[in-house]
Amino acid sequence: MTVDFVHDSPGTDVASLKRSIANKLVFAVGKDPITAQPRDWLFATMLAVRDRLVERWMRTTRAQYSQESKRVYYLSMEFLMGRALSNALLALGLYDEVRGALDSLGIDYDEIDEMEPDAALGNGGLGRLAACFLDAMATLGLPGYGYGIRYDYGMFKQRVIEGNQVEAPDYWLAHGYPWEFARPEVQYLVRFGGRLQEEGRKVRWVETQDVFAMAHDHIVPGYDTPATNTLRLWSARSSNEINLTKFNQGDYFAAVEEKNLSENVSRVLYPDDSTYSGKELRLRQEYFFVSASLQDILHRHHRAYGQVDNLADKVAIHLNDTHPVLAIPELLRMLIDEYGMDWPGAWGITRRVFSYTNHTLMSEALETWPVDMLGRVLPRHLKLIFDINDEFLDEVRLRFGEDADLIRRMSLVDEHGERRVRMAYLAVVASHKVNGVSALHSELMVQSIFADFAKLYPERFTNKTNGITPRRWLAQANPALSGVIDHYIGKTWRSNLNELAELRQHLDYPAFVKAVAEAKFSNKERLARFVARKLGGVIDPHALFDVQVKRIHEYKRQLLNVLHVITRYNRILKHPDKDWVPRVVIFAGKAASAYRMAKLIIKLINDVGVRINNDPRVGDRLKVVFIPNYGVTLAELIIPAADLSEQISTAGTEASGTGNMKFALNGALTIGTLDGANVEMREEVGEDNIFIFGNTADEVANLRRDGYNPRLLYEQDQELHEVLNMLASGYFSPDDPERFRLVFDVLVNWGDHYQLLADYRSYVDTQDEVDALYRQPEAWTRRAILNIAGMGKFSADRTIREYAEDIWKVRPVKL
Ligand code: 4GP
Repeated sequence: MTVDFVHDSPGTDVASLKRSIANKLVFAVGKDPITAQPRDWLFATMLAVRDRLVERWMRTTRAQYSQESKRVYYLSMEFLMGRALSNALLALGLYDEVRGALDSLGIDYDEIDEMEPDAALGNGGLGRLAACFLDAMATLGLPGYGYGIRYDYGMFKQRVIEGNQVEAPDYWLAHGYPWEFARPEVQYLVRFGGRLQEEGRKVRWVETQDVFAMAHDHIVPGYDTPATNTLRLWSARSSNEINLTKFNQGDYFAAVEEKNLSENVSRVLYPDDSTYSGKELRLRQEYFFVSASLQDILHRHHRAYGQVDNLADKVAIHLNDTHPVLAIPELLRMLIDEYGMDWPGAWGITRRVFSYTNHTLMSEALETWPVDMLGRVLPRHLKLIFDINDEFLDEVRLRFGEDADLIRRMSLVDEHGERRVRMAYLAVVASHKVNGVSALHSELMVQSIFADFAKLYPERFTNKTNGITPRRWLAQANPALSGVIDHYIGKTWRSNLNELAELRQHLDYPAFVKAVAEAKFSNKERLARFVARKLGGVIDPHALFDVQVKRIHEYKRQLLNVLHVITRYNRILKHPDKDWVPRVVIFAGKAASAYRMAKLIIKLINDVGVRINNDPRVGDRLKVVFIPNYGVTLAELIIPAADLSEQISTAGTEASGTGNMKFALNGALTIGTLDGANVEMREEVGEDNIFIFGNTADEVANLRRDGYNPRLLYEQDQELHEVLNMLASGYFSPDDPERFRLVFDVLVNWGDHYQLLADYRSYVDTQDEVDALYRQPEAWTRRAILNIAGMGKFSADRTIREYAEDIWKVRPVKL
């Protein structure tokens, strides 16, 4: 039977939208317009807008089936989506209409939009990249599915109390989330624990503890296209059998307790970015979503083709970092134990299906799982991993001969001390492509962590420089600048970011330069109003807004920024009459809850702010602001207001960065090291239009190898000496003079691992160049324009096109 829903599809004019919203309020939300609260209106609006996507969504899905398209499944523990409503309105081109409809109902769009919670199901760069990729896949019409976890609690909310980070839970689902479709009919059993029963060559996994994974679908709209994709998130439901048995035994509380325990697996996002904690619950989370996703993928495939032998022709599965790497033994398990395939067949398919992205070289972030824990939680998978390892090490021997040291280095099982499975190696062995996220990172990746593997499989390693979606990060976040750009080059840059290059042709129109400067100024006013409202501080939009927003991490070197702030403070006190360029230095970012040094850095920024902001000798020449609770929505407010973007990680440590791209796209100039994608940004915007300082990745490595002596720098550089002494002596912490002693020790006495002192002088000198340029507003804005114009390459559309062509071999669906 076919049911024709197309003729009934809802209208997109103001009157139809108004009718729909009012209808949703009454019949779906169940509220009388007389008593409805802003949140009720928000939900009604979301439902009305969602209706406008559903028809496209079904059309896309039908086309994918009928064209037998190869699909790509993007497996990620994190999707940092942010708000959905404004994004959908942009995609549908209905922003003005919905605003008008709400107006005529007496509702202020901005007020209700503010109430939408961020879907903050991610920590930082990796999760936000996944969200940008979903947007790009839909916009390009690629049959791409996201799979992840529907955490009850997303990234914690950060409060700052007396300068300290205080975490609060983010119960984003408290009021319900009208954007998602719950699918109680789509549930898969996920098994843990138990033991293996070997019957001849057959292995049975028995006596497991089970939990159900239930699907929740989010519509992912493509921009300016009917193509619409799905993000499917799993939440844990306890399996009924467990409850019933206990319940029937009369132990009601034990039944409920067990239910709660088993449902814990999707309860909360781990708030660690880059460091790896190795907790069993985390392992369970990883397996939980991977198992449900693979069951879903195989089920869909089997329904469509009646077989799984052709899986690799029709399915690509991408592993976003190592978190979903258990998908590899899980696919093997399903093909062998459930579909009855033999090992060579199953392993052959597996090696053609998977691809893997590495996002970091930092050893503490490379996942390994204790063999004991894996054996207890996933005995079948551990056995399969050993089988893979045996076969793989035979391959190594065949190729390189019997080299015990090499075998030890390349084994999937690390045998030093407690035996552990190296998940990144497993990913490399089972994937047909492995990519880094910037040219520099991809190069360092094959020279360092995967050097042995690159010799064995040179063709496997590739680069895919990150990108960001211009829809959210320019069109939506920065209507002021978007309007100016539209006026000069039209609107199609939203789906073809290379068109921004045309802005260069308008560089000599004073009216254009002026309009760009005015857009920036209005965004700075917008941020200043926010700061006044939320923090009660006054910042002057005429000052240079110098911004560093990102996770707080030693390698990102927020501390180096602080050293510059204090240097500037000292200089202002020494030369109060000099012609200072007023600066507002803005920080935001969360620290992993257990990361002591990162939390101390937050406290330091706030303490330095208190001292400087209240020093009457400084006045408006320098302000320091820490904006709490950084996230996607706050980024949309802060980034468009930045003049200067701080991308100052130790060269060789930041895999790519994506904030760097967002800032430049919004007309900020970058001060940065030659790290991650900064290197390629310099190529695109021209070296005169970016402030590069500090040691290169090679120089950093050489210094580390040849012996680096930060104390010498401390002793020789007068200004630096003074700054560090102020930290050590409690100048900024009179209530607790020892508070920042640790910072001093880390930098001066304990080796300064991230080499801040080595880059200090060149950083501070470069900041002087920044001031000099800012004194010439027109020259500054011209360079800002050249940055915007050079950002074409960093569209996520370009990145995803490369993944689709070189890695996944998927093509857009025809609609
Ligand atoms: C981040 C990297 O630190 C960042 O450089 C990169 O731009 C981003 O991934 C996306 O590729 N890594 C993480 C993480 O967020 O959790 O490892």
